[in-house]
Amino acid sequence: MENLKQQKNAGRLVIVAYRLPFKIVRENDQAQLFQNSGGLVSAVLSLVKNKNGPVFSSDDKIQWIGFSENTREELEGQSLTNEDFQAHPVFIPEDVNEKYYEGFCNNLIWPLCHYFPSLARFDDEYFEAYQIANRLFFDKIDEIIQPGDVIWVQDYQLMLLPEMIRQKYPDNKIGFFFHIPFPSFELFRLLPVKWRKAIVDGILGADVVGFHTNDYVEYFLKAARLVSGYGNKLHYINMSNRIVKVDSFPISVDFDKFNDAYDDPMVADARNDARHSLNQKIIFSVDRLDYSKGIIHRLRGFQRFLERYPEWHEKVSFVMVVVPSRDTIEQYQQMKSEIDQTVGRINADYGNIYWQPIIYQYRSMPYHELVGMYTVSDVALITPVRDGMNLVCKEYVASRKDRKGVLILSEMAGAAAELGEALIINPLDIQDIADAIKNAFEMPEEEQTKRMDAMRERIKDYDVFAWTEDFFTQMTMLEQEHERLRQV
Ligand code: ADQ
Repeated sequence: MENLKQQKNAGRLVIVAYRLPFKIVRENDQAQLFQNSGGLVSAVLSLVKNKNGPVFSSDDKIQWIGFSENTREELEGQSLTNEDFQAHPVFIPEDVNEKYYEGFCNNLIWPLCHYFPSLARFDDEYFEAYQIANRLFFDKIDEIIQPGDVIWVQDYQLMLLPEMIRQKYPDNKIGFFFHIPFPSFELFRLLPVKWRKAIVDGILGADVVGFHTNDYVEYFLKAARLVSGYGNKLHYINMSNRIVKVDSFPISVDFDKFNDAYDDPMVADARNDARHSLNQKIIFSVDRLDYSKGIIHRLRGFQRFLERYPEWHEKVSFVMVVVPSRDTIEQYQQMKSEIDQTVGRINADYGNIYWQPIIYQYRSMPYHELVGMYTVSDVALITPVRDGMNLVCKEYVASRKDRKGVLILSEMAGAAAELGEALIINPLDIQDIADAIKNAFEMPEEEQTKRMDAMRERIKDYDVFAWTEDFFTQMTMLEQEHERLRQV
């Protein structure tokens, strides 16, 4: 491993993701990049600035290709660089982006992969736009690529891209990571044959293909076999002139950052404020507005808890935070009003002038408030009906330096495969949710700590930096495997 780490790469690290992780702000005709603090940015950065020696070593900045909301004219002639990154904006015409991003990605692939086939919209123009947009990302790569560059493509918006790169640049190393669930074949086969094949072949242009869980890996391998006839030996697909490795890499969080935040004065203030103003058992949930997150069933589960266990009335507050997302789409607007109505009804039915069972916020939360809520909550209630991984539950566990609190987690989240010490529930079974809340409130502190310790240990061992390192180590090892096969 040490040898791998010390090798100097001939080329640069090129990340391709739908969105650039930078806000571009213009001052005095000069564009400046402001980095988002998102997990992927720090994870990627850790590859070149790892305290134990970089996994990826190059004299150049990390190149990041992604869609920019700025226009070409606004960014013309700007260098778009900061200390660590060089940004390369991709410009997608509005009408194409609508059919590509809103259409193919969010109206078809997202619902299909989250097991909502009835919400999936099939439209030939969506697929055309998807091909055009992937080609625009390729054109940008074509402009900047150098021999030896290692390219890491992210997610379901760019599934055709690895093959496009492979065809013109067969010698560059390419990785692909899929952040949402890869569905079982019965779902995947709902796509028209031509689209299925383009997707499977597109992804298989990569050297290493990563998913969050072993189940998603199995489903993809089956799709590769049934759609394109590629057999596999364990995690390897032999493509006649090269090998593709398909494996699971469960994404994680920056454990130390969340753990250390416990003692941050701003976090401690937020925690104390919440404790004093609520002064009773606290249940917390936070997610983007999305039908995959199971928000309505969660509310019904809480309602069932109040109905079946009246001894808890006036002794519990459920703080539910929902982040606005995709709220220009009608489905999402409808879901928002259903949530508003359900919250209103439960508060009206069970609350009184001294007690409001649900405190509902529709907004984004600053980091210190978020961790303040994580660290004050007796229970984190995380009930997606389907989720690639779910980072909120890992953040909750990592934040609990006090080793207390109970995680209630849906078995449909990728994270459930790793966090078996949580109270695992079926998110559609509202009685299961109600009982889990009761069991969580009654759980002795000793048991809470035992469960927390086990989960914390696992997340600490495989944090977001281990995740990127694992992915890149597999890429390097695959190259050695190629070498071995060439010599046989
Ligand atoms: P998401 O669907 O966005 O990600 P998730 O993994 O839970 O879901 O990440 C959400 C992130 O947003 C967390 O870091 C959380 O702290 C933050 N967040 C949520 N609500 C917030 C609020 N109100 N204010 C501020 N921050 C908030 C997709 C997939 C997931 C997969 C990730 C990563 O759908 O399954 O885990 O990518 O691969």
